[in-house]
Amino acid sequence: MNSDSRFHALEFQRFSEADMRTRAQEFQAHMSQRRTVREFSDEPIPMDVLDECIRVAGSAPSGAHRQPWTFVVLTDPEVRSRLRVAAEEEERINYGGRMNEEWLHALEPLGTDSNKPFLEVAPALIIVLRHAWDEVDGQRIQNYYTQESVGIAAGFLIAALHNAGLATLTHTPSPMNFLCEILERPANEKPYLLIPVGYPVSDCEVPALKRKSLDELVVRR
Ligand code: IYR
Repeated sequence: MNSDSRFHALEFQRFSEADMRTRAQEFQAHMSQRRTVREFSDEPIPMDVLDECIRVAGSAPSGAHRQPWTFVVLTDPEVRSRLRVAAEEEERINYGGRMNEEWLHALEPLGTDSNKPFLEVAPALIIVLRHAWDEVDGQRIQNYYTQESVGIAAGFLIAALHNAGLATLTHTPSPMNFLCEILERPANEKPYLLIPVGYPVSDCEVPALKRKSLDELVVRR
């Protein structure tokens, strides 16, 4: 018996192998339906579903369990319109030459450009913020593996939103400095990803992409 009060018993759910297979296959089939969407309808979404999905993101593992993240749910039209203006200004510079020819060529199949209407149209934006450090009692405490931790949390979030029936776009406005000013968050919280959430427009099209096969994904040794 471990009487160390820092620990308690693990609640681990064990499944039969048949159930494991079914669960793995069903999850795979469902996740393979997820697509990044760039054309959002302005139809409202149940906001409590977002909260539940953010709870899922908050269950991600993190370095030293520092949970170095905050999720801003942005719906305010005035703030979003300022955000769009600032983001499109940066993207015009990106597409106008800050991204080199090779990069622009790589983006060609996706059909992206500097127009970002989804920043105003999608019913909500979730901005994932990464805390390289936190301040506790006026003292700066270092966080660990924050890139990895926040990346995992963002993955959980995208999977949870898809599972709930919502479409997302993993948008990385670049550079993101303007977001810090617009969101008015503390200096330790740095924008990591901006995720528009909502329903796709009814005639939404997505690029005809091919995913790597299992053989291309796995190396067994
Ligand atoms: N940030 C730009 C460019 C862009 C870059 C990558 I890598 C993408 O996968 C998609 C877009 C934009 O948002 O348009």
